[in-house]
Amino acid sequence: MAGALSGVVAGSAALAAAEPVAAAVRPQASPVLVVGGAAIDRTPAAVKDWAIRSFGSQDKLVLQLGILAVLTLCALALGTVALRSRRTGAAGVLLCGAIGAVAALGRPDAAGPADALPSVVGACTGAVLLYVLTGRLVPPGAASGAPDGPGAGSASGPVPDRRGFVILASSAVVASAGAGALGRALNGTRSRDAAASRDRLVLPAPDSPAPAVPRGALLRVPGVSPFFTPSRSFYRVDTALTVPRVDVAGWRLRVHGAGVRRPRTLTFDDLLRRELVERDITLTCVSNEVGGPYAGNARWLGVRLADLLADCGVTAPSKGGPADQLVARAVDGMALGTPVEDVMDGRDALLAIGMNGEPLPFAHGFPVRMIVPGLYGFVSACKWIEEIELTTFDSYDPYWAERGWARRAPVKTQSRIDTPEPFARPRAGTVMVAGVAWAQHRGVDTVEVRVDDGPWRPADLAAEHSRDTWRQWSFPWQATRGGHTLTVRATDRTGRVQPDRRTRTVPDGADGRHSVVVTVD
Ligand SMILES: Nc1nc2c(c(=O)[nH]1)N[C@H]1C(S)=C(S)[C@@H](COP(=O)(O)O)O[C@H]1N2
Ligand SMILES: [Mo]
Repeated sequence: MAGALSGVVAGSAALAAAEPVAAAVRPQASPVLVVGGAAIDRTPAAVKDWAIRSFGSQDKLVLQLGILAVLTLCALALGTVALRSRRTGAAGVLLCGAIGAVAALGRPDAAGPADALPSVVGACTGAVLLYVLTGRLVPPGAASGAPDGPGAGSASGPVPDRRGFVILASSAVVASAGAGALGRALNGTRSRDAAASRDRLVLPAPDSPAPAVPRGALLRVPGVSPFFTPSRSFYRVDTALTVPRVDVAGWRLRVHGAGVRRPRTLTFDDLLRRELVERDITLTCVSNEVGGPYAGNARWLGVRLADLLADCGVTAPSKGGPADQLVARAVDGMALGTPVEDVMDGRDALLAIGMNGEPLPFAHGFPVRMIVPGLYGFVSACKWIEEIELTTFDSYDPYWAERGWARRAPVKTQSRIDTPEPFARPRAGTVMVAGVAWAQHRGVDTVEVRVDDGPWRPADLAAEHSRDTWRQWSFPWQATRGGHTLTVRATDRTGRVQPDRRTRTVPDGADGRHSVVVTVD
């Protein structure tokens, strides 16, 4: 019991001691974050998919709690071991620290050897503390199992120093709390600077405002997804355990690579001096299940990526340029690959600085992210971007391609029933069935609804704002009593009907039709 307690006290002290060191070196080098990051990167696509499905945006919280649970078990075990052999216990703590250090050095955003420091300092603190603490419980000689051996205590046997243990353990707890608080205070200053830089930012009016939304594009059916998704309810999918908080004053974007005749490094002010365009674009995630929530429509403000690339001397591959893949890298080490041809084919591919009339929220990529209409987020929408490298698909696999996802991934045509909800119990009579349908950059042409095994009947489609945005649809259903299955399908402008057969989200997005089962009373 006392051994386990020593383990937990030493383990907490180790984590706490690492915090101020991490805050000084690099907040992302904190042991739990580097181990968590390494775990995320090694998670197979299918498991990652399951985690997103089961825990949604809580997936990272679940992972951190999981890591803490494993650490607690290790601490309990090492404490118990230390009662029998203090050296082995302490060595175990150092081994955990070594794992943290290796994970820290292997992070794609690791800045250098200093990234190992938080884990090393934490582990040394924990190891020494465990050794000294268990020394109070087991006086010298007792642990050897040979009471008659050298260093044995008095005739009555060695006496544990309980008072000394309690004093030491409680001081360690207080010191850990202090170290943790110091770490948090140091981190707080950085993120406050970043928040202040965002608060100070006033976005200029666009040189090219978003085209007016046609009157008929907005449905007023209760329960349907709003045409514009408010930023606070906009889905969030990324691998970042803590949201990067970048100070815009220090932000830079480096553009370089194959065929970049004029490499450049841009500041945020450089972007503001360019033509600012505002566009409404629907973003979807490849991990979205049929009927799932990972789609949102926002008004983005930014600069045209194609123009910027052209200024850097880049030529599209169809015009002879040597690079067919644009690799966007973020401050958190993420690397996403986008076809250069798509970025330069005239669509509104943006380096976005604004979302729904505000600077980007931190969670959505402040200060700058990419948005490319028609492509899933994982091959285009790099948040917290800081580098663009032009290369080829043959010579480089970005993050998700390394993990079994597709290299090129245009958004698949999808439609979703928002209302009624699954297992709803509407009254017989007219029931408004409604939802959204998307096929970015191709456009949605028709949406049809089927009740049970009946015929496909056309839904009322809201007016099209642009082919890069989703369309709301509704269908007044004359509902009769009993259980019914409602199914929806969309047809895009290429004439392709959303297929019936369901596929998994891995590797390039789910196919299949959404249906909802309801009971009419
Ligand atoms: N830096 C970084 N950018 C990223 C990701 C990420 O993990 N890290 N995830 C991508 C994925 S998979 C998607 S779907 C979109 C989601 O953008 P959102 O969180 O703003 O909705 O961001 C993309 N950009
Ligand atoms: Mo995604």
